[in-house]
Amino acid sequence: AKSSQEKMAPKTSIPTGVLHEQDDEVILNQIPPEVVKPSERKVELVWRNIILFGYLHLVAVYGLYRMFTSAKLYTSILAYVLYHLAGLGITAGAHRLWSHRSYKATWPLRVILVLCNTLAFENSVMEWARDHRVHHKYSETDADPHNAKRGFFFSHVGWLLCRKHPEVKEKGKGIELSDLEADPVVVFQHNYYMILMPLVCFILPTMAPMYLWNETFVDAFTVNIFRYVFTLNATWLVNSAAHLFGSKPYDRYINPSENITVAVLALGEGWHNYHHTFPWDYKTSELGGYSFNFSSAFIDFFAKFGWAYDMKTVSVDMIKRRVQRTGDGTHDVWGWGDKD
Ligand code: ST9
Ligand code: ZN
Ligand code: ZN
Repeated sequence: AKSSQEKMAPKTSIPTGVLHEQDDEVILNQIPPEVVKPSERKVELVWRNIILFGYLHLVAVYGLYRMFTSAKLYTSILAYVLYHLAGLGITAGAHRLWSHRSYKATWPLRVILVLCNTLAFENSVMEWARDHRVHHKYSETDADPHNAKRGFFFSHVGWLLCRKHPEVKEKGKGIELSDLEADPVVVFQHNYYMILMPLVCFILPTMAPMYLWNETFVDAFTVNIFRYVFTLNATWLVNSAAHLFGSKPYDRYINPSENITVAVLALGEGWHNYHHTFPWDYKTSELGGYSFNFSSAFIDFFAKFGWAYDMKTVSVDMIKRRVQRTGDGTHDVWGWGDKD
């Protein structure tokens, strides 16, 4: 027969709540030895991704070399154009439209954006937006997929090389996605991603230079891989560098920062202190289209003929009040000398 102590002791859950002093020892003894402290959690590496990303980066370096030695000029120009298109598919598409709903887009613009997004191969919009919504809601906690508190490497690429922290999946369950599930363009991309992505991101950009201007396979392939890896790193810098380095004119209590280098590389997405403070602004920065913010210029362009509409912004008054309340005092550089 089991002793009464054994019968009482729950094996799987730790009792919580207010305890009477004399209960402490009993309760502590009930904690099963197999409970693992969070600090002892083992990171589970995903070797498939480590090998794939290692390979892609090696090919990219070789592609860069070929750009300056054997590749045709048109191939490099195409890569430059595709970097911008893929970038817009992330910034204006996955990020500002679908993750944050900071503006609305007619279906032709959504089709353009989803094509550009597929060219960037950063997972389907559905998956990207789910991770990104968790990133904002639980920023820099274990539930943040690329928690910058775990360092530059983890937030840059390390998070794609290991299994997600259980908290990401747990907290992620509560994230609202019904708006994305109701968008046929997003659903179509998600359902056919494993066909669309190889075609749009790798096969067509490699074949086009070979057929259109007789590029060699090796030059076409490696330069396109360089283009892809460059866009990836520009994106990842928002999670790493822009969460670590830069000023905090809007909110000094958070880590996301204003980082001009990242803003240039990421087509206007480096103004990350502003973005985490006012995530609904379609510009993801205080400054509009032509101040290192190509993505805003793109949205403004489509707004001219009604394909982009209902753009959300933040009033100057609201920004000013926030700057005065929580800013780090660096905002002056941009103009309001008077801080009254
Ligand atoms: C890439 C993405 O590079 C980059 C995103 C960057 C974001 C940047 C944001 C910054 C702001 C914007 C700036 C833009 C600038 C752009 C500039 C352009 C010039 N919620 O994921 P799995 C659950 S991708 C809720 O496999 P593992 C769920 O049940 C590169 N639940 O987790 C899920 O099942 P299902 C190419 C969640 O097994 C299940 O868990 N792609 C959530 O831990 C399994 O999910 C790759 O290389 C959540 N958030 O694996 C692929 N997450 O999906 C890389 C998960 O069926 N990824 N669940 O519902 C992987 O291989 C894996 O995800 C893994 C983790 C190994 C990393
Ligand atoms: Zn965001
Ligand atoms: Zn962020």
